[in-house]
Amino acid sequence: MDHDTTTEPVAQEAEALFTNMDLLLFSLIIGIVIYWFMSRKKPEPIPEFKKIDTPAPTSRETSFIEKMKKTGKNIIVFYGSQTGTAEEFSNRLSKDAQRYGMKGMAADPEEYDMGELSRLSEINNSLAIFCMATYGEGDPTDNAQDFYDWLQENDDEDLTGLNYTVFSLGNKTYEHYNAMGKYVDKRLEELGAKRIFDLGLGDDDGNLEEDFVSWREQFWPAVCEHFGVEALGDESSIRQYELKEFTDINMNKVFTGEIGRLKSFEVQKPPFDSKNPFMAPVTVNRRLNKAGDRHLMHLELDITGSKIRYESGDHVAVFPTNDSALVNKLGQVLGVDLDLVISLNNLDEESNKKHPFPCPTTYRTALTHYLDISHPPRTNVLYELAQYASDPKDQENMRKMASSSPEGKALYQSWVLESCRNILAILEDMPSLKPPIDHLCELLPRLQARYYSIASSSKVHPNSIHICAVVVEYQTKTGRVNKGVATNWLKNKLVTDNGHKATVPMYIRKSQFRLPFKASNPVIMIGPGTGIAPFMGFIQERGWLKEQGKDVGETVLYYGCRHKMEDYLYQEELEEAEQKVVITQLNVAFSRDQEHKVRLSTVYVQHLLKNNKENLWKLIHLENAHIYVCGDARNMAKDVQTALHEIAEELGDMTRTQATDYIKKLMTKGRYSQDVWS
Ligand SMILES: Cc1cc2nc3c(=O)[nH]c(=O)nc-3n(C[C@H](O)[C@H](O)[C@H](O)COP(=O)(O)OP(=O)(O)OC[C@H]3O[C@@H](n4cnc5c(N)ncnc54)[C@H](O)[C@@H]3O)c2cc1C
Ligand SMILES: NC(=O)c1ccc[n+]([C@@H]2O[C@H](COP(=O)([O-])OP(=O)(O)OC[C@H]3O[C@@H](n4cnc5c(N)ncnc54)[C@H](OP(=O)(O)O)[C@@H]3O)[C@@H](O)[C@H]2O)c1
Ligand SMILES: Cc1cc2nc3c(=O)[nH]c(=O)nc-3n(C[C@H](O)[C@H](O)[C@H](O)COP(=O)(O)O)c2cc1C
Ligand SMILES: *[C@@H]1O[C@H](CO)[C@@H](O)[C@H](O)[C@H]1NC(C)=O
Ligand SMILES: *[C@@H]1O[C@H](CO)[C@@H](O)[C@H](O)[C@H]1NC(C)=O
Ligand SMILES: *[C@@H]1O[C@H](CO)[C@@H](O)[C@H](O)[C@H]1NC(C)=O
Ligand SMILES: CC(=O)N[C@H]1CO[C@H](CO)[C@@H](O)[C@@H]1O
Repeated sequence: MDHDTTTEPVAQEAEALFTNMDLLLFSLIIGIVIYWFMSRKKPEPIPEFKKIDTPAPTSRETSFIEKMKKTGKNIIVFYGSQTGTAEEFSNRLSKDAQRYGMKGMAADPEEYDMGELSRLSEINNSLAIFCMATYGEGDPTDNAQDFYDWLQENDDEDLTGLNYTVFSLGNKTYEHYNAMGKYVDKRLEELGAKRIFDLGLGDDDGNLEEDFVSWREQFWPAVCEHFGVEALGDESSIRQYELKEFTDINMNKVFTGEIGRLKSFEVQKPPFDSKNPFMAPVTVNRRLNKAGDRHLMHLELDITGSKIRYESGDHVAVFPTNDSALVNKLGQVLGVDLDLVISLNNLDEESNKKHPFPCPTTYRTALTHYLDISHPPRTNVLYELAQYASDPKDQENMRKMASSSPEGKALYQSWVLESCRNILAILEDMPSLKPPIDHLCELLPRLQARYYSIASSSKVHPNSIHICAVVVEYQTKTGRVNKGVATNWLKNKLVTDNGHKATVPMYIRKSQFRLPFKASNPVIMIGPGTGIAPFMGFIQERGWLKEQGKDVGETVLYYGCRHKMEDYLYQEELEEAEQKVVITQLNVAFSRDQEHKVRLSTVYVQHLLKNNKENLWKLIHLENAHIYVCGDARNMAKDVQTALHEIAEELGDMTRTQATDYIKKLMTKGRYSQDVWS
């Protein structure tokens, strides 16, 4: 039973571990190493696209000690980052160091030999700062995985003489809140290092930026005291990049949206990863819901010839493109020629990160492909932009929103966050604010890939990846209509666009959301709304196993939607699977079909769970069932967990604590897995 979660032994096939270079491009997820599965029976022709140039040979130094000595740095800021926040904080901390007459560098632990930490004391007044984000079930980010393993494995490492501090990034809504930061903080001390400032805990569910800024405000004075130095007192913003404009440049050398390296017109080459996404043709794009004003969609991406392999439960990452209307409006508001070719070059020539995004490129490409222009900007962006507001009132408000005063925080909360103002809305609503576009481009975060739970089984569909998603579109308090970047872009990916196949840049991220190793184990799948996605893959796979003559255990689905006649996703497929006894129990909760909005006891999946508690408890307690929950993290996943606690309490005759422990144990044994997002 303890081996039940073991995935099939495919690891040998993994050819290359993906390495993270300067720009982290992913979004989110359960921190899992990405493997590239290279083996396929027959090499098939690869779709014609652009070939990837071999990257310019960069002589990367893996010794951070040598690099720090050579460049006179005394502070190193390591980041464990998946979607760029921890990386951004690291850059800001290393930039801060200048204000105190010190020199800092941000560093990706994956690029350096972390075994050198014990040698940092060779550098006078040296300090290691760690900005670590947590994922999944308290896991490190991909780029911190090796460092994490190293910390765990080296009990004899002596880090005496190493001075350090940790700022941790997490989200309270997750079970293992800030687990990675807490671990690094504790472990370094165990190994003899000296904590010179308390662990900072950032909560993305509250205001992460604020947590970071308050921590930093107390951190620097402590460092100054520690090293006996004083602030140079210059609070003005320091640019990290300088602008270079090109008037006469070979356009073949200009990035036009490529993610990692510049492409020329040839064939795409595997392995495909976040630096080299595969351009997958869209073969199906259909609306799933029969009625209603939302658009729920089913997409199929063709991966024929890509050598991409996936397992049920994995995620597909797609790189979206920003709305061209939004980009054009930004150009208008800022009064610039978006087609100017530019490069933003790091003023710190020693930095591994030469540009904030692939350069040279045009402003149009940067705003369309590389920068996040749709989410509300962080307070540090407002702070830096404030200097460009000619109306003192605007300037004051922007500084206020970036400050830690209660009114400032409240203003940011209501004017930016609750009003869902993106950068365009801010520029429109503060007409005196006219920042130079290059500074804006330096400050905006990178546009992130979006993840989707794969809604197919590779056993049934080895050459195609299915996505089930809901198009995000909502009206803000200011009356604007905000559109989700990726979902609106996907919605418009027509199967044939002027005779061409529309393509989607994508790659696969492995997950730990896996069917039990033994097919005979029962599975209980709970996934309302788009949470059905991975279960379509699971159901296909169980059906396939059954066809192979395997002894397949009970397959129970709890699904929920608003109206039976509107958004019962995959109704035909699910009912067919039920007829074929691939699904042994199909339980569906319709939340809005009751008259007069009378909420009956069966509106949500958790109510159905409670109704079937005897059967569930038997499957879980006596038959080693595996439980899977997918979909909304904010409410649903928690409510489902509470319902399961209550069932364990009642039918297992347990106290609240015992029930909690029981469910926790299921999780650590891999018998209770969640694939949730918000
Ligand atoms: C591991 C994982 C698996 C996922 N699997 C799936 C899946 O299978 N199917 C699926 O559909 N999605 C899935 N998602 C979510 C998906 O990655 C995207 O976040 C989602 O599609 C929205 O992307 P977007 O670019 O269209 O929206 P964005 O441009 O990123 O906008 C979304 C943001 O808009 C804001 N917002 C949205 N609605 C409102 C509202 N009503 N009021 C105010 N603000 C609002 C929120 O801040 C939200 O974060 C998954 C996410 C993760 C992390
Ligand atoms: N932040 C949030 O509060 C929140 C909530 C739901 C979904 N989401 C996100 O919004 C997106 C759209 O979701 P979707 O279209 O997949 O789902 P959806 O269609 O909005 O919801 C699917 C079903 O789940 C029900 N539901 C709502 N709250 C629930 C809860 N606490 N426990 C169990 N079931 C609940 C819904 O009921 P009713 O809608 O009739 O109540 C509906 O019947 C997803 O990205 C999801 O993660 C966010
Ligand atoms: C899919 C997902 C899983 C997460 N898991 C956890 C978790 O287990 N514990 C936690 O404290 N935070 C968790 N977080 C929150 C992130 O750690 C937090 O948002 C952080 O700021 C991300 O930093 P990054 O942008 O540098 O990757 C999770 C976030 C996502 C999107
Ligand atoms: C470090 O400090 C010591 C004592 O103050 C000094 O002798 C030494 O030269 C310094 N080393 C460097 C590399 O600056
Ligand atoms: C670390 O801090 C201690 C004081 O707490 C100081 O004596 C020591 O020199 C510092 N080490 C380095 C390498 O700066
Ligand atoms: C985490 O933080 C974000 C804020 O960035 C919030 O929107 C989200 O609901 C939180 N919870 C999860 C589970 O991501
Ligand atoms: C969703 C959307 O409008 N995407 C557009 C983003 O910009 C590119 C290039 O300008 C367009 O090709 C996309 O259609």
